Amino acid sequence: MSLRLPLLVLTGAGISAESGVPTFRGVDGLWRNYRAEELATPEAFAADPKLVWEWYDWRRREIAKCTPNAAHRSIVEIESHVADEDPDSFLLVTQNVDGLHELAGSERMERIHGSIWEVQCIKCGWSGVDRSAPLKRLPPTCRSCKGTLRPGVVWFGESLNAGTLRRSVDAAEGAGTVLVVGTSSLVYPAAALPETALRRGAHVVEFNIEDTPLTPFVHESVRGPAAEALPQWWARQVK
Ligand code: BV8
Ligand code: ZN
Repeated sequence: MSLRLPLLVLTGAGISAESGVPTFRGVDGLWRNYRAEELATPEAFAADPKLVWEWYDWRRREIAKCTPNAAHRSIVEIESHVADEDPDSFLLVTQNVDGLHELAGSERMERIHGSIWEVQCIKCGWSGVDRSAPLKRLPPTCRSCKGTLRPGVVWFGESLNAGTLRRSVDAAEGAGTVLVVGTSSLVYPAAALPETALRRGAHVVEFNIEDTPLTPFVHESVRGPAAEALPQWWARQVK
């Protein structure tokens, strides 16, 4: 295999598009004419927790119907192929909160924007997984203290989990190769990861259906839907 290790894979909403999950900024990304940036914020939740939960409940119901596609499965295959050589030379960092990578079997991964299936109590701090779709009541309340629950995701203006970010930045700084799959490369600090890797001399391959701000800087730009482009690219690596 010609791939320079360690390998870092960064994914965004585009990798789940062919599974039917609405992307953030694509034409299907709107909900009741709200943009994600207007609803995925602590301010929006404080102002109207029910509205924000109606949006998340809609997304959870949409995502619950979706299954991983060939691109998710390709990343699982790449992980086992690379990890066979050296278990510490693979990391998947996903911006997605849909849980499709875990469903496909990915293990060595960081979910830097959290999970739509996790909930946290804003009063007592309890957190856990709730896969009910639809949710029984909006907003959902904490079983132990009756406080309001929030989605277990990172909102705009919120800091990412320090450990998750540290491990992701370490992987970017040490990467030999980075695969950037289905992201508009607009949201920071996630979008800074390929930039960091490029500065350190990593070989960066972007998989997207259109150009992004990262495109001019990558070594390989593979145009096409990820569920076709990624398995085809990987087949060429292991030939
Ligand atoms: C933070 C979870 C410190 C919630 C999300 C100005 C400059 C720089 C930064 C900022 C700035 N102003 C504000 C900021 C900071 C802000 C930011 O980056 N804003 C952007 C919009 C400018 N970042 C933050 O706030 C972050 N925190 O910085 O903390 C801090 C602390 C206090 C105060 C200030 C700063 C937190 C960011 C996390 C936000 N949460 N999601 C939820 O999901 O509900 S981000 C959200 O966008 C999703 O996670 C999503 O993954 C992410 C990125 O979007 P993409 O995944 O790329 O999806 P998108 O729809 O955009 O694009 C899809 C791509 O796929 C497209 O390129 C498309 O062409 C392609 N595609 C489509 N179909 C296919 C395909 N590709 C292949 N195949 C296909 N079939
Ligand atoms: Zn509670």
